[in-house]
Amino acid sequence: MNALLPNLLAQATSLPSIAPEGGSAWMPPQASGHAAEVDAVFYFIYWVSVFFFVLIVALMVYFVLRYRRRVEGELPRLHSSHSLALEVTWTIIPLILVIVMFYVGFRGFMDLANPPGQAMDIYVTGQKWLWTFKYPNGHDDTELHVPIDTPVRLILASNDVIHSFYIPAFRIKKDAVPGRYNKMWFRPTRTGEYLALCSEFCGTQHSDMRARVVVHEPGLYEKWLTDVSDPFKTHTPAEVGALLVSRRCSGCHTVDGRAHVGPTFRGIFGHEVGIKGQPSVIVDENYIRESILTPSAKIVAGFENVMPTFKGQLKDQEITAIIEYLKTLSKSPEERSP
Ligand code: HEC
Ligand SMILES: [Cu+2]
Repeated sequence: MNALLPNLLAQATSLPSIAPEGGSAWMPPQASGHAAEVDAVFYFIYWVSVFFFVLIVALMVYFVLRYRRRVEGELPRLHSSHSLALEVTWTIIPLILVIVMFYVGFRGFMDLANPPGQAMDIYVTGQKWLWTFKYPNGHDDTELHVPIDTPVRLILASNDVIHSFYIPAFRIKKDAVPGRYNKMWFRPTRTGEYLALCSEFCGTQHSDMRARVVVHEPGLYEKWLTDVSDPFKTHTPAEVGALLVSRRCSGCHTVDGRAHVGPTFRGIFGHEVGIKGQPSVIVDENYIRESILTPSAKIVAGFENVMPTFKGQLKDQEITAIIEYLKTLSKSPEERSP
């Protein structure tokens, strides 16, 4: 019965339930380095409160019955005015209890407030009604993915109103405030899927402002990040090729028709090119591939053999993308794909 409601919720939303396996009715499982201590402080204060609540209410009821007026017009009897032993006891014991609460609470607060020096930074931006995560390689995503046992520092910002980023399973929460950065950190200790929430009422869809949090086994986080930040998923090969050429080749090659350290890429595809000491060739896919992987095999007439090999630096898919891009440079403007 306990698990029924969270399960139904999880199915309905396809997000992990708030109390997945391993948690209690109150608390999701402990999935970060902070969780055990936060829970210990919470339960300490909770049980002290329960104890005093029961004690005080029970004594109150007892005194109400014991000292009630039994006959009409009865006058109160005289009591002793005070008891030193009793007063010292009920001062010292609560004093010790609140000092302990302060100590454990402050220690936990200092731990939460001070990320370790070697943490991975992920930028978190709140906006109505979505969380966006920016990863160290520049990739943006709507899910928070982290490797297990690695300290992660979240740098929180907001694009509009105040939000609050909350991961119950990690026992961490902090406001995302427009115009400033707030920081929080955690070290995930359990793989699996968890839920991040907004815990600051921020408008009508506030309760939809949730994000999936995934803690990966060692090594799988890096795999996830490379897969998901793969530009081929969001761009055509020619677009990726244009990006690669501007990053890796534009130091020596232009695309505007002017020769530089190397020949220009404008209009070479499908055209004849003179080779030093060899018959001339028509520039096709295989020739470009060979020029990238083994540049010294055929030296373009009039140029030096200075191009470095890109063997091991460009993947096959990337070489294909560059070829696709070079093809577009040979077409007339009308023929070029938009
Ligand atoms: C350090 C300078 C340099 C860099 C960087 C460089 N190249 Fe070259 N490239 C040359 C030179 C010089 C030549 C002409 C001599 C030769 O063929 O090796 C050339 C020739 C070529 C040719 C043959 C061109 C023709 O007109 O037949 C291709 C294709 C080519 N490069 C592709 C690339 C690509 C793709 C990149 C980037 C991934 C790149 N190059 C990076 C210097 C460079
Ligand atoms: Cu919000």
